[in-house]
Amino acid sequence: MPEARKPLVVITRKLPDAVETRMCELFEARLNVDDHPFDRDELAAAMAGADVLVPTVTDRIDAALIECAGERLRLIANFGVGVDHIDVEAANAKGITVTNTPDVLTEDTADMTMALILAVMRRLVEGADIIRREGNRWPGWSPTWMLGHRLGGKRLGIIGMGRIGQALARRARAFGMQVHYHNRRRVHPDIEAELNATYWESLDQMLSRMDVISVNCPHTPATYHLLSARRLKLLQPHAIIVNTARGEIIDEDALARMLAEGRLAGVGLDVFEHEPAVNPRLLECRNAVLLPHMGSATHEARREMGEKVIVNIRAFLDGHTPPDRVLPEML
Ligand code: 8YV
Repeated sequence: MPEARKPLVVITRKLPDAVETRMCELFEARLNVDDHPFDRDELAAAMAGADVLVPTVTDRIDAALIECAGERLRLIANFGVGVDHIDVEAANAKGITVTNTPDVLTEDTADMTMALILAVMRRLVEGADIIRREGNRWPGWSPTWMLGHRLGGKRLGIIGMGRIGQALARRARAFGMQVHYHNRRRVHPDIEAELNATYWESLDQMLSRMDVISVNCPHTPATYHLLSARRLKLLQPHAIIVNTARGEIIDEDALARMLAEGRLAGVGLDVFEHEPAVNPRLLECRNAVLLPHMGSATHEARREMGEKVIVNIRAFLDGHTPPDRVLPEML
């Protein structure tokens, strides 16, 4: 009997070697060996011919593109937890299932968020830059030079108390910070108790009382510019903001303006509103620590994300509901 045709799985970016090797064993895997970001035509061509598409955050899969999907395309198995770059409703309407990779990047993203809080409050990048620039010409220690702020006792307001928000809260507690949060729904009392977290129904009120704000909610139509120019003005001038979620959640122009005018003490951003473009005004701000979307960039997370993608594809092809299916009502 002839062997059944293996499903064609198109992977839009270079994935860790072990993941690609396994995908090649299991599927007719079409890899992106030079890791170039797909343009719209390449994406449309991939969607026209594939059984399964494995995109990443750099692929914008909107309703118009989903219209171009071929008859064979039944699954979009996203490599990443955020699916704001995919029109899930349009995909589902065309009979295409969408999956993502939750859990495996939670701890690493929370680590990076904590690192950004430390970097901004203790001026890590500024200090490291001085040594790199001045080298042995650095004049040495001084009691009033390069002072930052203590984390202990500061109020941290987490916007979005999901997996990553909770993992951040655990870390912040270990640093002696007070944990506050705003979320669509109040979390279970046991979790609140474990994290000693204070719930704010009103985001406006929480913003006006915090020392540090961390954005940890998904980007959806409801959270676009959640931190609008009006809301940013509610922050105290000594406050800092960190964002490891999505740039679109903050009005980046308003943020850059407030930083430049000294109405905000600092920001730590791992994501940008018009990624990969970085707002030039942010580049001019001494008190902005800017990272190139590195939140989940560990060997471990990227391997486990790949594992999740494979498990989702296998379950789906075997006729089961994939474990990480995303439905529009979840967003
Ligand atoms: C990923 C992320 O690296 O998973 C996400 O949503 O933001 C990142 O940590 C990226 O999205 C991979 O597609």
